[in-house]
Amino acid sequence: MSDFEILMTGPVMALIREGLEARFTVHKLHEIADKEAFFDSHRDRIRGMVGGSGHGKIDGALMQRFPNLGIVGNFGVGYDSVDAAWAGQNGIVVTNTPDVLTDEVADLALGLLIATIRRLPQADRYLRDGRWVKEGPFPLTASLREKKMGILGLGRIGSAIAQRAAAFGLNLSYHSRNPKADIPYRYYGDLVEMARDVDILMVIAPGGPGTKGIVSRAVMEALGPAGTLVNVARGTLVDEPAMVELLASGKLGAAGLDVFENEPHVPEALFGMENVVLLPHVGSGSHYTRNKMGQLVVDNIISFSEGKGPLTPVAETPWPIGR
Ligand code: NAP
Ligand code: 8YV
Repeated sequence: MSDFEILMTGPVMALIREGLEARFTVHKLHEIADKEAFFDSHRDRIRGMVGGSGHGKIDGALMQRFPNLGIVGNFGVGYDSVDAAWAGQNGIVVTNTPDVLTDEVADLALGLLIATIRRLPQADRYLRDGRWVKEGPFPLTASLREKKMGILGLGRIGSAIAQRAAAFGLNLSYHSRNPKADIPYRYYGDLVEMARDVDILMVIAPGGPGTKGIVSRAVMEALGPAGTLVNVARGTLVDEPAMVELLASGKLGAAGLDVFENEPHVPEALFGMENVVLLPHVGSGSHYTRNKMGQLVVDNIISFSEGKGPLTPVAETPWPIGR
């Protein structure tokens, strides 16, 4: 057994737990009653930490309890729950799980888009409630035909969504901080302007302070009563109270949402709305893809512990990192 001890900040899938326990002593913070006593007794022993969104913040206050901490393995490509800037400034590398989930999340985004536009869950409920028999055919819906979609964040997943959407015949544009070279889609430096010009806004940029509330009331008003918002990024990107109000009043047409500001809590006002489709953050949630993500978390920690460096360090903690 390696003398490299790991702290998990929340429950993880069995593949990660077993993969790490086979090599390291693993501690589960969520099962430790006296955390302060643990922090003191394990101060010098913890060398790696594993967490992810939904497991609470891994902030400077937690990381600094362990002066020999070298790596934080984040389960997920989005690492907004880890203070990666602090980690980088303090010689700790943060890893995430890019690429292995890109296609799964892009598939889900297109599924959610079609479900929202063609009202698939509503049609399913209509049939199950016996309304087809009693009331006749389900009402006609909006269509993807001849529609324009703007993508907020044309990164790995945004590009995979664009590929799929292009195959569906959508007219595409995008917004990010920097225009990309050799991209056939129109670039907008101004998100409100893009929202005004499109029928659908697909949100797939990272969470965190840099994007908080970027899908503002003004953006959603620009999208308008015939517009559809799809968010598969993080709930924090959208001004959620404004979104709820605009959906209720019809000033925003419809929304397909996989993510929310305060998960797993979802604004109750959305539950009764017929113009929304709600998913419980399932973008990457297949056995196949979660296994790939879990294995990448384990492989990062193992590679680091063997002195070979991390496999997928995040931008704020480029490897090699100095302490
Ligand atoms: P990525 O490759 O890093 O792409 C992120 C894109 O966002 C880049 O094009 C970037 O371009 C843009 N961006 C970053 N900050 C921005 C800002 N302040 N304003 C406008 N654009 C900005 O990341 P990815 O792998 O595609 O993943 C994207 C995000 O999806 C993750 O961070 C995660 O939060 C979310 N996600 C959700 C699920 C789910 O289950 N629903 C699953 C996986 C990922 P510029 O640098 O040019 O601005
Ligand atoms: C994960 C995600 O399900 O990768 C991400 O950023 O949001 C999802 O793939 C999540 O991080 C696991 O908690």
